[in-house]
Amino acid sequence: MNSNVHISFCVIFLSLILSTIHVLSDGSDSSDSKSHILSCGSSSGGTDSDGRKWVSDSKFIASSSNSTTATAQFQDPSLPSQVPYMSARIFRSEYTYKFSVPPKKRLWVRLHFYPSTYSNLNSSDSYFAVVANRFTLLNNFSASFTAKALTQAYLIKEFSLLPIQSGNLNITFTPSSKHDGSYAFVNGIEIIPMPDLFQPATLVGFSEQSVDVQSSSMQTMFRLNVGGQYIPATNDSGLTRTWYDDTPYLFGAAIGITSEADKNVTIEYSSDVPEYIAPLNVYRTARSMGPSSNINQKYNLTWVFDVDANFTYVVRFHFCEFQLSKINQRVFDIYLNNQTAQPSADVIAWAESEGVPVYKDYATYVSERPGDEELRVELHPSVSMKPEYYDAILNGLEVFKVNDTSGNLAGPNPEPSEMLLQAEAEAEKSFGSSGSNSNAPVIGGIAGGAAGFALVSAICFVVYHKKRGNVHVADSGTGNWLPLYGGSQTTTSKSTISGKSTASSHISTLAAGLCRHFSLTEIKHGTRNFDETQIIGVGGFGKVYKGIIDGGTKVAIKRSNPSSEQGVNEFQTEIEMLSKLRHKHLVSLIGFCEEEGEMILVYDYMSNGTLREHLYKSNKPPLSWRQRLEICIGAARGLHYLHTGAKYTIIHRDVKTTNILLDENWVAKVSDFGLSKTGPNLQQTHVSTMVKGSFGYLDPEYFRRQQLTEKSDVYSFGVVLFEVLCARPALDASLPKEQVSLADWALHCRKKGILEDIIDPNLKERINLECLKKFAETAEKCLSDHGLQRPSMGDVLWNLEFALQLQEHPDGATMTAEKKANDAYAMHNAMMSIEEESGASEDMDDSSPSTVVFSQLVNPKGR
Ligand SMILES: *[C@@H]1O[C@H](CO)[C@@H](O)[C@H](O)[C@H]1NC(C)=O
Ligand SMILES: *[C@@H]1O[C@H](CO)[C@@H](O)[C@H](O)[C@H]1NC(C)=O
Ligand SMILES: *[C@@H]1O[C@H](CO)[C@@H](O)[C@H](O)[C@H]1NC(C)=O
Ligand SMILES: *[C@@H]1O[C@H](CO)[C@@H](O)[C@H](O)[C@H]1NC(C)=O
Ligand SMILES: *[C@@H]1O[C@H](CO)[C@@H](O)[C@H](O)[C@H]1NC(C)=O
Ligand SMILES: *[C@@H]1O[C@H](CO)[C@@H](O)[C@H](O)[C@H]1NC(C)=O
Ligand SMILES: *[C@@H]1O[C@H](CO)[C@@H](O)[C@H](O)[C@H]1NC(C)=O
Ligand SMILES: *[C@@H]1O[C@H](CO)[C@@H](O)[C@H](O)[C@H]1NC(C)=O
Ligand SMILES: *[C@@H]1O[C@H](CO)[C@@H](O)[C@H](O)[C@H]1NC(C)=O
Ligand SMILES: *[C@@H]1O[C@H](CO)[C@@H](O)[C@H](O)[C@H]1NC(C)=O
Ligand SMILES: CC(=O)N[C@H]1CO[C@H](CO)[C@@H](O)[C@@H]1O
Repeated sequence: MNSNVHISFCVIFLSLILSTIHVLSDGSDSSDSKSHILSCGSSSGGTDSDGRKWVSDSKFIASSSNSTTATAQFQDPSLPSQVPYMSARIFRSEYTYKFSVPPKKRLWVRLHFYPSTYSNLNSSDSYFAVVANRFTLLNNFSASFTAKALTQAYLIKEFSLLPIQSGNLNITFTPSSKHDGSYAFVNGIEIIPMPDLFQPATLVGFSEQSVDVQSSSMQTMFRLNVGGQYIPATNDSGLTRTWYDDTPYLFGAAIGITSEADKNVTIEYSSDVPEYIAPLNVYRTARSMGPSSNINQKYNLTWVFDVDANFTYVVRFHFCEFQLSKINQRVFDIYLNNQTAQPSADVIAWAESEGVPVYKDYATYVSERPGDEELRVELHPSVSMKPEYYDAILNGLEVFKVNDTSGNLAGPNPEPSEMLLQAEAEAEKSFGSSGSNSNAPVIGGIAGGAAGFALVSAICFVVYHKKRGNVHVADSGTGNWLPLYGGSQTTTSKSTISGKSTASSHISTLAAGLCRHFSLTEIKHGTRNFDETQIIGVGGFGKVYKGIIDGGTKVAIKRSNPSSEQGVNEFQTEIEMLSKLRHKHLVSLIGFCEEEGEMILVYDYMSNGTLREHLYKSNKPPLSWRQRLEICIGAARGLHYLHTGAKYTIIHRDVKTTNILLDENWVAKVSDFGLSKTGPNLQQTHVSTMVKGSFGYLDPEYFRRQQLTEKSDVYSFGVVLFEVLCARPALDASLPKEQVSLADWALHCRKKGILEDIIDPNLKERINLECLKKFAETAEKCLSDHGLQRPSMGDVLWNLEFALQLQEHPDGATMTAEKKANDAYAMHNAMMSIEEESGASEDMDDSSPSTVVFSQLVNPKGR
């Protein structure tokens, strides 16, 4: 299966290259000669990391202008490239760039902003407007404020302007007169002629009305490769668009599954949908609802976007069916902001064939309701149509804001979230008042993040949910969410299984058979009626209590906050999912309780607590090196299972030392995966984690590229390895600046050859040198900047086994150590397939048609 995947990737790229060449040689639609790609304020221009050429803007600047050029004083590590961000053009008074453009073509206008310190100008003083002919693109715009609220280092604003008959495009920057000392700045401007991609779109809820998109200008709000990965401008089908991963926008616990077209499925563009509409990679990947008809009927596959109020939005859905080929096999309803945009969507009926891309546009007006301006996109099977499978599919999604009647496209600056402000206040405190200047770059470097319009709303969205949901956020350090281990066979088999009880009738017998149903009385009894003294953790979802069941078994009980966003459907889906994951090195579920509106999950209690508390900041005796190695190996096994052992890849997203728990025999178990994957609200998990203090573990590539892969877990695990070796937190704001981030500091020390100076003094002299070398080398590789260069979790595991053997047999030949590592690794893999088999067999009970098709879909040989 793996080799299939590789081959299909090659095919994608090959066809992508071919098709790109085709588009380029086609000429007319991408007349690059008329494009202006300007690096503003730079004297010579340059090439960015994607290989695009940027030229200086100087020939567009009249000598009489009041503009100055400047270089940013600090280069944020999350900038994708120095060009165009490190240089800026600064305007103290109104200035107009004048461009000559082809008169009959729509234009992409992209503005790039990197709010940094330029020649002692404080970027928080900059407020300005940008007008392009009669359209207001930005107004009272503060790049600094916006970037801060979104925890981004830089911003890209993309607009599609109506054709300009005169051929003269004027882009005017006007510093705000309402703020003293205000100035305008810009780092990059792109003006690129484009084909007209738009046609009138039906206004949802008013079937007779359509929005005349063709005679409007637009701003791109979101552009997602649903179920796929980041696609850089250079890999777009000729229009230099950037496509982002959709995961940050998914809402709820049930996020469906992703799939990729089989290598022998050819995707063929039709005359209605030419290639420039979207690249092949968008159509080759998709997200659908999942294997079970039962579950799919109960939930909506939902994305939520934060948008500005008082505007009309056009939402473009890209579809391509590559798994099914007949009409009425997969039929679904599409909702936009709770209104039916399209009943009974059937991709095959539209496209007339498998492998043919189609897209559909719908418009909706988002009115003002203070605080929660959002755009919800939901898919649900059209049960009434009785399709063969109750499922839905989506391959790509674009959201455009349409200018209002006065030609305005500008919205207000976003508000930073309370959480962010809190985190900043804390950072401020720990840096001390003297450090307020040096403070900025550090926060910027750590929190400063990804580009573009995409990540933007993930965070805004949290702002809004935070406000409404009134969620408790755990303090950093302690109080992290602590679901604890369960699933020891004895506990499970003792249980009275009551899957058929009315209380849990929604939980499939499959899940109920795997985990136990508790009555609320049992739970109340076990926690002394949810006594506050029993609380061992608090998370965004509610509280975790220590409890006792069956008269003596210690358990951890997670009780959903009644005001939390988690709905009954999400709760049930979570149980279904968690109950299928069983592994010696994973914390899994013992049972659940669903009564009187309570939603409670029960896990085994892990008596030895978190790995972190055995490393530092506690009075526990230090762990030996061997113990530490074994714990790392255990955790690596758990993660390897999540990545490869379950039916589909599960990315943990929040690997850290407080999510590695220890049982009474010091066996490491990875916790929190179900929640991090299917938490009631993904964005929340995400961001609260970010602001809570897991900064130190976050994959920089995820920030930069919006690309969430299992390699993001590998990165975080690399930080864990150094934490285990050095016995210090991943992020320690009390240290000198260069040492704050353990990942950076450890890599720095390793480069300098002084890693030994920072390892835990308790370990000094006790680690075999060869072993240390292997261990540090493995950790370092995990921290590679690019996911592709990082090892897989399987490789990490093998290397740790090897390191352990080197420690155990210091004089033994490397060969012996290697062989033993091989044996251990092979043993682990064998166990894994047994675990998987026993997990897979349950599906036999659930003989719904989509389960059958699902196993065919995930196993390409099955079809
Ligand atoms: C330059 O700035 C000065 C004062 O800020 C203003 O009086 C003058 O009109 C500006 N010149 C141009 C060409 O905008
Ligand atoms: C910039 O101005 C803001 C608000 O006036 C202030 O809080 C901040 O400290 C200033 N930054 C610098 C680097 O002077
Ligand atoms: C753009 O600038 C040109 C040249 O200065 C001027 O003739 C034209 O009126 C301007 N167009 C608009 C829409 O402001
Ligand atoms: C973009 O395309 C190039 C070759 O066309 C390929 O090597 C590269 O991996 C692609 N990048 C992504 C992120 O898809
Ligand atoms: C939206 O429109 C209403 C009514 O026209 C107006 O009161 C409100 O200020 C507008 N909101 C925004 C964010 O512009
Ligand atoms: C749509 O429904 C959801 C869930 O019931 C609700 O939170 C949201 O506010 C609704 N949105 C609109 C635009 O009515
Ligand atoms: C799906 O969304 C629609 C529109 O918001 C709503 O009416 C329906 O109840 C939702 N269905 C489920 C199962 O959540
Ligand atoms: C956008 O602006 C154009 C030109 O001013 C106008 O004709 C069009 O009606 C506007 N679009 C909307 C949706 O108001
Ligand atoms: C400009 O934006 C800032 C920050 O969002 C806001 O505080 C201020 O009220 C706005 N000013 C105007 C004139 O809209
Ligand atoms: C793809 O190949 C598989 C066998 O490898 C075959 O069963 C299937 O029918 C093929 N699909 C298409 C569309 O050719
Ligand atoms: C902190 C803690 O609970 N430590 C325990 C870990 O497990 C060992 C072995 O069972 C106990 O002796 C410790 O007390």
